[in-house]
Amino acid sequence: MARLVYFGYGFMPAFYSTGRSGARMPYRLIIGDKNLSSWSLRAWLLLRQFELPFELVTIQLDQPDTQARILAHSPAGRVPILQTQEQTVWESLAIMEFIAERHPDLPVWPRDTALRTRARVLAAEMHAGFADMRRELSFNCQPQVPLPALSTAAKADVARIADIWREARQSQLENSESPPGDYLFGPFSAADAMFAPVAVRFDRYSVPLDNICRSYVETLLQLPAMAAWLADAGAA
Ligand SMILES: N[C@@H](CCC(=O)N[C@@H](CS)C(=O)NCC(=O)O)C(=O)O
Repeated sequence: MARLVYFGYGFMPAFYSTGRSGARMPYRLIIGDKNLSSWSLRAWLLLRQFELPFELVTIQLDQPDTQARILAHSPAGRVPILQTQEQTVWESLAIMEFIAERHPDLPVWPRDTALRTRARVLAAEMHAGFADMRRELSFNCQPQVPLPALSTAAKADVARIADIWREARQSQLENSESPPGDYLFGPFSAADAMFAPVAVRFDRYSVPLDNICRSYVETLLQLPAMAAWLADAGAA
């Protein structure tokens, strides 16, 4: 029987449940429903892309008990939340840094120092910004959502994101020393996980994009993990 240990924000089993292989799961990821929670997608996709096994706990959003259920795990009252036996980590960007520190063998961030700094800048810009675009193009995995008339501020957010993607992809394509790959910095990194929900939005709302940005959106949406997320959201 699992031993219960206090971790600061509630009791949890000292050892998480076993996965299909019978191996202990090192991580528990608590997320919101897949059709609604764009921040959850970021952390979930990172773990999936780097093949880190985790136990998934889903808390349905917009329910009378949603806040109480989230607060049982994190004082911030937001998902995603990552738990290990020792620690609880909330805030999607902090989760990514935590994973990068615990798995230095994995290229969570680009290996090259300059690219790594750039990737962190863009991930932070995503984490902190684009509130107008996020509000007006609310996260929705269902295909073919009508594109609403956007405010000037939301249009500026869309344009800035397109600039980010275009510049990163162009510099990737033009620099023969860049690591190969179709993502912002070559191979998939935490920066791509941060922008993946925007790719879903731009695709679902049919936001007009140039070829480079469209191709980046398709690259992200074609990931098997993304297809799995969208299928679970009832939007395959
Ligand atoms: N800055 C946070 C944002 C997390 C966030 O806003 N999550 C939403 C779901 S996407 C949430 O937990 N909402 C709580 C609720 O709906 O009660 C992060 O990066 O993790």
